[in-house]
Amino acid sequence: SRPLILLLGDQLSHELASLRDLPEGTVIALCEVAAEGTYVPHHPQKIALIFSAMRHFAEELRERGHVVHYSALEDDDNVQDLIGEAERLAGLYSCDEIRAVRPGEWRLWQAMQARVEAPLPWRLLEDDRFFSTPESFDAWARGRKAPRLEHFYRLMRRRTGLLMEGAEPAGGRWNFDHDNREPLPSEARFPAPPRHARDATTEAVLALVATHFDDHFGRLEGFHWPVTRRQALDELEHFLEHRLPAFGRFQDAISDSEPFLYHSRLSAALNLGLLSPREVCEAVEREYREGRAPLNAAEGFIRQVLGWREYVRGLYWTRMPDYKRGNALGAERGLPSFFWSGETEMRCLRRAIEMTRDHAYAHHIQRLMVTGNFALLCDVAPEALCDWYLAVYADACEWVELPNTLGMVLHADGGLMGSKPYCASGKYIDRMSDHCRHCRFDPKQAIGKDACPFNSLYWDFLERHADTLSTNPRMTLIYGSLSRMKQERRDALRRQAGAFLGRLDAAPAYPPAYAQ
Ligand code: FAD
Ligand code: DLZ
Ligand code: SF4
Repeated sequence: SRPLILLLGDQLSHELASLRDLPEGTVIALCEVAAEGTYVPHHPQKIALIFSAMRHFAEELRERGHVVHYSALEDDDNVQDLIGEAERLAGLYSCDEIRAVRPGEWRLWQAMQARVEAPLPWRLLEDDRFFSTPESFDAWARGRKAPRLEHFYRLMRRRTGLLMEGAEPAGGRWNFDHDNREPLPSEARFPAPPRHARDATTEAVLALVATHFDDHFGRLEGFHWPVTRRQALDELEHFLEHRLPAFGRFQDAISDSEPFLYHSRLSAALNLGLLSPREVCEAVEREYREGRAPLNAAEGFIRQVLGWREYVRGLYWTRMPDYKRGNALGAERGLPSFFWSGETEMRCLRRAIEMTRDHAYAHHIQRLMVTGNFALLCDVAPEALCDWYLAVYADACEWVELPNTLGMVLHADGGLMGSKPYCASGKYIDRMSDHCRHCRFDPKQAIGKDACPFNSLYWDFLERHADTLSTNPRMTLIYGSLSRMKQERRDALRRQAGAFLGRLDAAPAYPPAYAQ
């Protein structure tokens, strides 16, 4: 046979299943297409990252002696859609089948599956760059009343032997979360992230993206993402040396000025395939074993990659397409337009959105407890919020974005990602960040013109969703506080939140002009 291998922009690994055992005459195709750039308005840095990484990877394949067809965005004959372009190229090179590895999004998986029996058949292969597969996840989850990350994570630790001492977890505990909740110390100094050199390929892509996607939210100027495996390995080294030791302690902290803190910045390189999750976890484990990083840091990191990353992928592939329709709290508000402009007086939101605009990045707690928490408390519709998260982050791909947004943030999956919603008042943000001292609102007040909006929104959210949430055993304490509150105060909080939501609704809503 003479196959055409289609590699997607997040399949840039030389070990990919479709690159094994290639017959003579195989053509490998990578295609830049407008359809993938615009199905949501991706951040220009995300598009530039993917195009530049694709171009570099194509070059590496050529150097290894493969026949590669690279469809550039501006090629005249490019049909600008992945399926159509792959089939056009298969015709052009007289290929008799198209091979592809499971993509990262259901919509493409469906489109490919619909062609498995076409005259020019597609052969679909499993993506084995993960620790688990959808099948193994399904086998684990089946028969459980409620799948929980902690159980899955322990199984994965045992299976891989990562951070294990025989049958026991290193240090005698599975989870060091309690050591990982320190706010930022005021004198903290953060290592500057590496600035990877932009070669001619990256410069050309930045110019291309500036021309074609200039109406998308996000700035290109600060582009600094690793676009090759070499650069991604440098990024990993930098993390191990400068950030990992403090990663655990300050994992949940938020800074008004620093976007990256002690986070690894490795998600995009992992998701694109420039690094493998196994090598990253093994490198982190080595730092612990050789005494360069404490256990709470190594465990905190490995739990994210071996635990959460695999868990969300398992949920995605075993629960789609129904998962995407989940709306357990019946949320229907449009996305506030300031998510696209940053124009809000709420300092924490403003800074999270500005960092997102400037870097195509915000760390987990900003995504979960600032923008996410706000959307949860305001009943923003899952679809509107998911489209935003899928568009604005360099690491965003639906298999990981959707369970995090719809499940973890919005509790719209009815509790598969978390046994309770991560709702919080201004008190939490005040404790974990230095935002509030720059804000015109007061996190200690709940009522009045200077009150932090998170406070009344929080209590009003609990009131509105009492039918669904008050019977949740993990919410008993907080509903206890609510029921002890004087009725007058409850009424005042409801009025305060109602007025805020009224103003939000009066502002122009999604879809916005993406330009700033
Ligand atoms: P670090 O804090 O250094 O964490 C290390 C690694 O662990 C990350 O690189 C990532 O691979 C993994 N990880 C951490 N948390 C999670 C998680 N909750 N789920 C899966 N993997 C995790 N991550 C994505 O890769 N793509 C997304 O589209 C995405 N969307 C998100 C949307 C929301 C609403 C939320 C709350 C989280 C989302 N995350 C997503 C998870 C997490 O926020 C990012 O992986 C992380 O912020 C990336 O930065 P980092 O590499 O510096 O992470
Ligand atoms: C995100 C993205 C963008 C912007 N452009 C392309 C592209 O032109 N060609 C391509 O192969 N992949 C692109 N991607 C990544 C895909 O959207 C991603 O592979 C799918 O969403 C499945 O994970
Ligand atoms: Fe955010 Fe409220 Fe603090 Fe302002 S006072 S930064 S709105 S938590």
